[in-house]
Amino acid sequence: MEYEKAWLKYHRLSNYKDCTFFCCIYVRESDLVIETAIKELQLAVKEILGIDCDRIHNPNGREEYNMNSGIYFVADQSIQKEGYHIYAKEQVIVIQAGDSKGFLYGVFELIRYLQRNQSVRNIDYKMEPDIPYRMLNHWDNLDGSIERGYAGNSFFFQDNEIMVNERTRMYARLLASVGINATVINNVNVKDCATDLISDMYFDKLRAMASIFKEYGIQLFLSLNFAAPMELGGLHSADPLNEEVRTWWKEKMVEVYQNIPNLGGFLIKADSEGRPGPFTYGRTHADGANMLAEAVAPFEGLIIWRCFVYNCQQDWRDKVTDRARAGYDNFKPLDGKFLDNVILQIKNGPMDFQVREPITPLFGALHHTNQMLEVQIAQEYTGQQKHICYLIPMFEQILQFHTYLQDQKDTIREIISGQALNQKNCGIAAVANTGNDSNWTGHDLAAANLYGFGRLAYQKDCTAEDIAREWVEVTFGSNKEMITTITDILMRSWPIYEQYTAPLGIGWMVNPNHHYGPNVDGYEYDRWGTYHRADHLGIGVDRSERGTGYAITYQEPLASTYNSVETCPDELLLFFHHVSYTHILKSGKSVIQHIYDTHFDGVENVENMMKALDKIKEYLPLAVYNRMVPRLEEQLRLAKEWRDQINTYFYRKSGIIDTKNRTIY
Ligand code: GCW
Repeated sequence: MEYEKAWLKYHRLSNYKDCTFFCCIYVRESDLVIETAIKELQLAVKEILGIDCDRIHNPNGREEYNMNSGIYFVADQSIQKEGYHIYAKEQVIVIQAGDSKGFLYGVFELIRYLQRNQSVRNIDYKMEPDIPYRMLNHWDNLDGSIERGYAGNSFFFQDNEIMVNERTRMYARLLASVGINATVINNVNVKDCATDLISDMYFDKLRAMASIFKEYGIQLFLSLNFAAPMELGGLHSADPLNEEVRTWWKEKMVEVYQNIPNLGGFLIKADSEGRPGPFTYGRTHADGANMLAEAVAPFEGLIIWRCFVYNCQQDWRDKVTDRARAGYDNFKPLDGKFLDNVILQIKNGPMDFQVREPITPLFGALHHTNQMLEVQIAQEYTGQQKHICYLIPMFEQILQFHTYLQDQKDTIREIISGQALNQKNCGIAAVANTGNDSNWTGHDLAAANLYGFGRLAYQKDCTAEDIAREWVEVTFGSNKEMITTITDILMRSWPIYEQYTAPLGIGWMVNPNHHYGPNVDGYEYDRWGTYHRADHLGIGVDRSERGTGYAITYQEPLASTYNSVETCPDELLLFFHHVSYTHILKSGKSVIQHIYDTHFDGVENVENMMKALDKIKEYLPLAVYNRMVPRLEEQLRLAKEWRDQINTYFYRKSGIIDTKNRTIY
């Protein structure tokens, strides 16, 4: 399959003012990653400025510039790991970094200046990333399919073989350019051949892949099958307290790390949606995770253990069991019981990547456990990369959210960066939206989510809007109208998607299994714990203390805020409360009128978005625009379908007419 270079496709600048800086690179120390940084800078300077940027050995190092123009790499231990300080001084640009990855990230920052035709003459920019692990989780299967993949098939696997080729390198370049430093290449649902990834069938290829990643400062991780001792080792049990099982894992990890020395560790989905886990043996998730953690500890490996554990065999008649509570109920009692090389990976919401969910209360509940946030840039519930839905504003809100875990340093960002609880094994992971489509992400605008995820994770001080604009510029160039239009579309896209889909935080209402398109009762009488409980009088799930009690699992004042209909924010009202259709929202509208209005508005907004894009199409590459058109048409078609099904459903249930008398069926 052909592939493009996404935001790393460089465009030649004919009028760049500060070319003289880019004549050469002075380097003293070197290693694998620094060599990558040099090569990347040389490539960009050649392609953007047409200059051969020589590499010159600089024996003097720090502060010893001989004032020849050029870019100086200077090691500086006062700068934190993976950080850099770039500044200009007369004819010189200095990149100071605390380690070799810092140089690589500094170089990509400098390249962005070139890509955006910005002067570097007065550059003085320091960045030290706060979140230690910035990771992608691919749900790629070994047969080449991708679970929830919307951009073609896997570029890692095909017919149960691993592919290591030039695309692997391009992938690593894209990740490194936005500061992503770890990746899990296989699906968390580890079945069939994927169980064998930790056997000699696959070691050579994995080693080759890990060493390409290493050049770009990226650690390879794998998803693991908890039942591997049985399925691979032929044991009769996978009980984490069984000595034979423990020994099997220890020996297995010796073998794995001998063969793939750079491996970062493992991601595990256990006791979740049919996957095996410690519950089978009456053991806890701490027992399971710690067994694996002990086995990888000699190699400084990490065990990333997912908290997506809930009862997926619920009876819809049962109004006591609440899936939203499951993460909290399962993991809060285990706080402090995990070894230090275990990280709990927690989805942002208590349910599953809906367009709007509250932040899971688990983040505010753990005081002695390493934590990692899991978000999803694969647009499973947000338009499947046919609809435009720029998710970085959502992630920005999540990261800024105050959990009230403690008086200070209580935001999600402070927790997962390790600052809140003084931890070092923490991070953020995104379920990846890539595939082997030539543009990597299916919808060209979905690349903004991949780019944006990395940038937001690396750079604590930039906003979703800055990132959107930056992505547009580095991808599509410098036309002002085009930049403003696309940035604006991206920024409005998540609220618009929310308008025409499930209202007021209730979520779901999608077709079962594939999760695309409206189906109000699609999950209403199912076993997945995802109900809206609508009848002729009202809608919503009572999660207050009178209902499932979920609302009061939060720290105060969140618990009180969510617990009461009066104080619960509109956007989450139906998640927390069952209210009548005539209930008046804080906006002053009734619930039913809000539903009608937002659904009509949502479709109109999609139409306006299409018109706006049409106006600037001449500034986009033809291939890009041609790929976009059928997707835009599909977005509009489906937005109308959502509007009409949702409005009709609630009109029929409630019998309440639209005050504006628009067409409802
Ligand atoms: O809700 C589900 C998705 C599954 C996914 C699961 C998970 C990988 O629909 O496809 O499985 O979430 O996060 O484990």
